[in-house]
Amino acid sequence: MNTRHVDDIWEHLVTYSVLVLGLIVQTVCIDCVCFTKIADSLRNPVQLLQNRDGSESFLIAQQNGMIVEYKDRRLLSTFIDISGSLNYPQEEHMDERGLLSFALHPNYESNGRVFVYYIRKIGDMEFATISEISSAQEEFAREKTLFAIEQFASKRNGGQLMFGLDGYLYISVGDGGTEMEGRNDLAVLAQDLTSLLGKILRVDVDGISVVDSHIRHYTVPPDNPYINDTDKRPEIFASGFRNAWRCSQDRETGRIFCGDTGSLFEEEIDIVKAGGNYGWNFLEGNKVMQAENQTFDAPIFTYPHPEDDPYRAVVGGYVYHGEDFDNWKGLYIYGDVMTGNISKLEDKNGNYISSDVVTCPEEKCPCHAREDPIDKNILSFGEDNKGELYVLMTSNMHPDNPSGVVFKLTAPASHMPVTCDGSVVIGTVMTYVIFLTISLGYSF
Ligand SMILES: [Ca+2]
Repeated sequence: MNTRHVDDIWEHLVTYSVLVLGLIVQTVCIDCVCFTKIADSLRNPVQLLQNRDGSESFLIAQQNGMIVEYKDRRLLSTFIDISGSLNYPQEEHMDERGLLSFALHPNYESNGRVFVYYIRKIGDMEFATISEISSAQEEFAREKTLFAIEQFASKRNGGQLMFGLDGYLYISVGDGGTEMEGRNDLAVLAQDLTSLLGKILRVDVDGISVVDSHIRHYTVPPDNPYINDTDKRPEIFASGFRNAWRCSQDRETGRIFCGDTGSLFEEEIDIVKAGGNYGWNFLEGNKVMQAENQTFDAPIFTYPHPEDDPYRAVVGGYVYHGEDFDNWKGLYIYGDVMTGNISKLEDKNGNYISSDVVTCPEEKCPCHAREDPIDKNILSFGEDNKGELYVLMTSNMHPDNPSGVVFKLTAPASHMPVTCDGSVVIGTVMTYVIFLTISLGYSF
């Protein structure tokens, strides 16, 4: 073998190594997210659903009771207005009452049935109210209430409405009280199977039943876990939640994920099963709050509150099954209200590992996806009909402040640099020039 041949092999080896390294660096760098604005000027957007009427418009619920319809980044109309029926004192910052969730019936396209979850004041009492209405505004007068669950404070009022893949309506209900305001006695109701507080309920809204001479606008599914226990509420699907603010169902595996907000110590994410008891208020995450000779269903993941910055609140998201992000398939995307961080949770043989989703540098983002979400609070996530994800944020959590925004989580561009309006991002181009120079230099 002559020296020239060895040099050739060496040069090619270096060239390919540099190219492979470049590809690896590029792949690692594009594990980030860009933000495309879908809607703005919203007042605490708490939930997003995509319409299934063929229009593909977005329905966005705001805490003030208005559900608005957006398409192509433009406000089309008011979908539903229940602002006159719900209760929150407008002068308070971060009040957790108001309109909190809505759901479209699985056959919404043909029957127009809509369900809402809101806090209503009747006399001197307040109730988490779960009602069926019609999407026609004038039909709200014909509200059919499924539940009115007494609340004790303006915190931990829940809650989420969600139709499962089984066609039943799932309802997450907060524990309704607050130990921070001296009502620790009420928090124990999450463990009380005669109370609907601190639970996830599951009902069939396609039938009616009569209990104690009152018509109920639902029936209890025959496989609910406590249906044969006369001393427990048969609507209960799972118990022991503090405030499972956001839950979702993995559209492929059927697993139900909930983020349950902690008090002072830990945030947790649960996979919720029929008959499960998730521990509150004996446990907060994995931390034992009160000794109890009982085993509880452990969260799949917890994260602590930092000692010097104790305010955290998990926001449950979705298991990703869209097409935009190749590297997110099957990962659970979630966030935190207070930090505004988005994270992804990966199941590694039953061990759940979380990592932060970083914001892409601007030059890696498509031109329409260069919004800056920094310094915003996450209120909720949304999933469209194709499985792509959205984040609902605000920079001011007062329920009447119009600083709410919805962003589509958008993958970085596969080609780089991205050129917008004829301008080229100089830094990125220089990186490529240097990269090519080195590669070609080794080749020739
Ligand atoms: Ca728990």
